[in-house]
Amino acid sequence: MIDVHYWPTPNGFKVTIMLEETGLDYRIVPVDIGAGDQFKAEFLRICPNNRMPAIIDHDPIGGGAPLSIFESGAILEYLADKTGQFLPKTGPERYKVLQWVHWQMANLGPMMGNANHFKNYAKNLIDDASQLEYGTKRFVGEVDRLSGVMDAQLSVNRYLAGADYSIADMIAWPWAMLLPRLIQEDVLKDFPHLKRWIDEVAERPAVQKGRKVGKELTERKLTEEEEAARRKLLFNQTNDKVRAAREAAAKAVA
Ligand SMILES: N[C@@H](CCC(=O)N[C@@H](CS)C(=O)NCC(=O)O)C(=O)O
Repeated sequence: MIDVHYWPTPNGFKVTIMLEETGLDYRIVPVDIGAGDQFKAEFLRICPNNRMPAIIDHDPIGGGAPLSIFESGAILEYLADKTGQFLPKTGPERYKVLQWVHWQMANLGPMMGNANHFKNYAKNLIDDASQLEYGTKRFVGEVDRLSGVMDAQLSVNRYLAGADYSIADMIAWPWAMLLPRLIQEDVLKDFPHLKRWIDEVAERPAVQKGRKVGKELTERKLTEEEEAARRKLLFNQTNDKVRAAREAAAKAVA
């Protein structure tokens, strides 16, 4: 059994899609990131980075004590090795997949996260319009560049890493499919190959199931006060704030 410490967001969907694709047994442990569960002592023990997703595999590769893993890229690589699916075991084909996994983790995810922040959230937080404009231009520009990188790759390959569907697709898709919603409704008109791939991956039953996991957790509309508290918690996390949360969590356990 695998515990998935999870909240329904693009980084969370990567893991549930892979678990649905491979048919492994799992159970969801909700981490309400808007309410601060990512700072609880028991979560920080498995993910010192106070970000979900993370997993605990009670029947890990090679046996032994339960194994915890954080970072969605590392989680999918582990699950691929555990099941022997969606990532070649050795050879050049393995590295073709892993380069796209690392590309997503270091580029598309963070840049889309920041573009989303400036386009959709920062207007409630910044008074200086020029700051908003600079941040939006910088990160939306990067997302445009990265969309072009995917489009070029998908113009000559059916999937991101080549001819076969792999963990690279499962890692990039949950972000790429949000391009119209987070960046601009008609953004995919300039990237026809990327659109073809988004639509094709969306048809997979495991993808449809995986992206719905935990939907009920966010169905309740938050009050204005709850929204404000959530923004305060999620944005501008400096080490001071995180250290204070960590210390409070440790005190509560002692
Ligand atoms: N690189 C990490 C990113 C994870 C991440 O950013 N998770 C967000 C939700 S999508 C989170 O837990 N945020 C909590 C916070 O900002 O305090 C991964 O892919 O696992």
